[in-house]
Amino acid sequence: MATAQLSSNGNGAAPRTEERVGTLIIGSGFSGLGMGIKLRSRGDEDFVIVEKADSVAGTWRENTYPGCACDVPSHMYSFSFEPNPDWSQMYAPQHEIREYLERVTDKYDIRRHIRFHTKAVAAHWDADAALWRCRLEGPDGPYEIAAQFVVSAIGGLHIPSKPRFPGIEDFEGEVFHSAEWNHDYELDGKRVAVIGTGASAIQFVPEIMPKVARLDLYQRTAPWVLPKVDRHIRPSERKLYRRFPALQRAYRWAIYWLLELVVLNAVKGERFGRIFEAMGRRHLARQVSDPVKREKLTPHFEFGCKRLLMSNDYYRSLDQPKADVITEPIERVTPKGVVAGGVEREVDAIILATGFDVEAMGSAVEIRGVGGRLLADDWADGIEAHRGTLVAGYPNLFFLMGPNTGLGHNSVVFMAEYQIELADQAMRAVRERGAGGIAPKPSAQDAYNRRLQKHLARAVWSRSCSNWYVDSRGRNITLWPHSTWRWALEMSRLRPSEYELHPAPANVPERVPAEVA
Ligand code: N01
Repeated sequence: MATAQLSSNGNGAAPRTEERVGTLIIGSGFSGLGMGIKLRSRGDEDFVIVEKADSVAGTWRENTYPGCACDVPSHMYSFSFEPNPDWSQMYAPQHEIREYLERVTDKYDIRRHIRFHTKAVAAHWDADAALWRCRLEGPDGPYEIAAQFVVSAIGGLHIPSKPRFPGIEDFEGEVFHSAEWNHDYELDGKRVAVIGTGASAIQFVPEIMPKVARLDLYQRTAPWVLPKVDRHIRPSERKLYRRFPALQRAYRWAIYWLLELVVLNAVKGERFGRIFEAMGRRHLARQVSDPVKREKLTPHFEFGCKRLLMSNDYYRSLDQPKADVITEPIERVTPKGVVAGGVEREVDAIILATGFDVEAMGSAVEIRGVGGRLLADDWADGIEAHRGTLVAGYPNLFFLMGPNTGLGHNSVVFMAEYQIELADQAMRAVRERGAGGIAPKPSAQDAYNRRLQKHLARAVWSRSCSNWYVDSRGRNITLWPHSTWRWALEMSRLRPSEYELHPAPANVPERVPAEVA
């Protein structure tokens, strides 16, 4: 593979002629950085990371809403190989996670591989050359790059979902999405409508409540909200972790097993779930004195069906007289406010806390595989991959945090690390065997997804509520339904019988995929 003509500063202008790199990584969040670190760890410097924004950290750069914090304990929500003894909270705030990723980027010398302000637009598989021909848009305009491997590390939650409420374009006040928080807009003394009651809303509602004159919360489904067992990590404790790293590792493992043994069972097991439902009801009763509001905020679906939410002040903040919970469906937006249940409530601002478009994973970049087939077409009936990572008919393409790799109970960083391991093994298999490409056999991908969907169809996420895990066709495209140690066991070794090798350019006339082993 020709060495890439990499610019040595992360932002340098890219050459106009088509360059070649070993690996093109799209995105510099947890998974993109993790992939780069993996490649460097085995001496591979032949990769470029493209990042559409001006800094790393992905979702932890984009989401800056007040109160934004991790809802998985930070000692677990970090790279296994790079513990951070300095987390200030059990659930670190957004800025600390972002700073952590910035530090990791420098420590592992990844920055010189990153091209900021550069967006991947298209990637087409050229079977004759066994290369991905990629179209990028950089600060100086569009250009092309050829890569043996492409790693899509764009994450599942990066395209805000903005429901088109009738009339919203004529609203005269301010409208923004929680993931695009307008920090220039002063909320003091304003009447604000918040639409949505998911993980983001429950974090920022208590933060903005003291400022606003009135807050109308438009709730479609009341979520289960549990107390958050958060704590400040004292400097003395952090010092201990710095001095005795084994102690921090042990703490991480303790959190890991607590999440696997308790939270996974609570999410998936009915009996365990009931206990958590009782805890949620008690939490609500303690914090909300108004019986009408309490009734509106009472969930009516099985615990675990939606993402587990934790907050110590969400309910309490809604108990204030200036907060209203509106459960009638939104009919339309007028220039002055929001109409629901036939009542118009005038507001100065509307904040959409309406989540993300998870199905955009296949269409964010135009990807064409073997024979020019379009991934967005192949995924029109539902996105799926083999082991969440590779897709039949798209050799040498890897999705990190891809379909069915999300979790309702533990850290997705853990999941991504095993995907990175699998991708790395697949890349090495191609190189070591002198092949052109590797992709799952269609039969292996089908069998894997059939097994997964059979299990998911019976699981809590399909049973008792609608959620963003399940697509419009009723397939759960986001979650891994089992324990993460099962994921680790299944992912730690590339199983040759599940994959086929595509010929190297010299063997092109044969054009018959071969077994990996
Ligand atoms: O989005 P959501 P989010 N009309 O999809 C409602 C991750 N995260 O941004 O429940 C009216 O959870 C929708 O209603 P319903 C985490 O994985 C992680 O809060 O579908 N309402 C729901 O209440 C999380 O799950 C952290 O009936 C509409 C809300 O909008 C994911 O991000 C922190 C509507 C959307 O909730 C997304 O969370 C924060 C409509 N047309 C977030 N459309 C961590 O700490 C949607 N809604 C790791």
